[in-house]
Amino acid sequence: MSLTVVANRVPIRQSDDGDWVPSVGGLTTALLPVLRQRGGAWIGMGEDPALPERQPFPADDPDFTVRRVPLSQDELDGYYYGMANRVLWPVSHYMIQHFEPNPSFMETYRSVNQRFADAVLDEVDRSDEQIWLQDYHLMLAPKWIREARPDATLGHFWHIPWPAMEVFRILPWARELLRGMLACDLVGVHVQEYVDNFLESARVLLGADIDGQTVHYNGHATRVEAHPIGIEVDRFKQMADSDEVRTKAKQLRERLGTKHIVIGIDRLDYTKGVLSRLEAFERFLENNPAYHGTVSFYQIATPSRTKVDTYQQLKREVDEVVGRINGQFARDNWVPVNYRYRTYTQFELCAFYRAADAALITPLRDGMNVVTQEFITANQNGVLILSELTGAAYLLPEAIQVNPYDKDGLAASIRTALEMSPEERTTRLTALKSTVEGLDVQRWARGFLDALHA
Ligand code: GDG
Repeated sequence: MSLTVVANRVPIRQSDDGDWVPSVGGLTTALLPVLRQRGGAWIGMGEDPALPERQPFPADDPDFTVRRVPLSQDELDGYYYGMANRVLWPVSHYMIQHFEPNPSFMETYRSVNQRFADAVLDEVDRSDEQIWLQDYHLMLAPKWIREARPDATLGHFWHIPWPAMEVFRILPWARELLRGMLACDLVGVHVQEYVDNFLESARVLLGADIDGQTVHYNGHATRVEAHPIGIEVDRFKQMADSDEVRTKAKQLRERLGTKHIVIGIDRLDYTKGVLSRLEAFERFLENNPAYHGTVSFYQIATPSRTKVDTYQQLKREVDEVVGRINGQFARDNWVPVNYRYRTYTQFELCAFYRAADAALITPLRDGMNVVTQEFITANQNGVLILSELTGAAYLLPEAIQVNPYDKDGLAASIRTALEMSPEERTTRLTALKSTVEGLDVQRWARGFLDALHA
């Protein structure tokens, strides 16, 4: 049984020497082995008109087809920068101050989703093939696929929070978007909270019948299930244990020269709580003069969605707060906040994870947050401080859990982490590692596809 994956982005990129190689990322790693084994297609947007619409991969002995849906600049602006980034992303993360309900975004989103559906119908010719759509970029495509192929096997995984019904209904197109999703046989989300929110949205907004975790609507049944995503545990373990990473971690500790290192690693996105985390670190320094000179906070912020105004604004605010903290507290050789606005390799990230005594992972909302799992896997004796407003928090009770809006609480948790006994650190981290091992990303993919088959 072949598989067709439909996602915003295709899973391959051109390396420096011009060869096409798989791109780095959890989804690609999880699904490429399945596609290789079963054959099929991966459909994603085409941003460069020079690239072919259909590209067998690998070129010399193809296992599957990469299919691009070419988008014009206007389509990209409406569907991706507009509807996905300025409408669905902020509302799903409860950040309605960033929500821009422009009807033209929705119009383009409809037509681009239609084009994704057409590409699927073009690639898939047998009804026993599985079609797996990914994320909030593709809420409407399932409906058009279902209309053309009533017996298709359709799954959808939603990677971000499904918000409470009362928040979801703020979207002027909430019902239309939900109807799109309800053309699927299976909708997957990370945790039970999002399952419950989805069911409630279908019940209240569409009057659908709910039977356990199955939605009956318009003569069709959709199961809604929690399938928490994981990381490539073995690869992260091997990277973290490599000589290269050990050496880099040691060099980082020597270079910073402080007794304690606390890290934060995020895409620079307003949902990730970077600004309030920095303010909490500032509060920690205000409250704990004895720690001055002994602790470095290292924040990596990877550039993201740089064309969107709110992201440019956030970057300016973060620059300003970093400058303010260092301006006030730095002395002699000690710089309290080391801030890097750039992209790193996974090896480099592993060195940061390994070198840290504590990680501050404090999103204001996050579907799961897999940086958490990467830290747990790569680190050997550190403490995880984790926002309770993440999917990960449901799975990782041994982390120090904090409300990311509570600056005093967050500041106090930094001190708790730095003063935690070695025994308690070990007990907590051991339990966290055992949970993360069970969440492996390939197991996640198999679990979802088995459930779709059932
Ligand atoms: C969405 C949901 C959900 C970051 N900087 C660099 C880099 N990264 C990698 C991290 C991690 C990934 O990006 C970020 O994963 P998150 O889970 O934190 O967040 P989103 O990108 O928002 O992803 C989220 C996820 O989907 C999966 O379902 O957990 O809730 O929002 O892997 O390591 N990687 C490299 N260089 C960097 O500078 N190589």
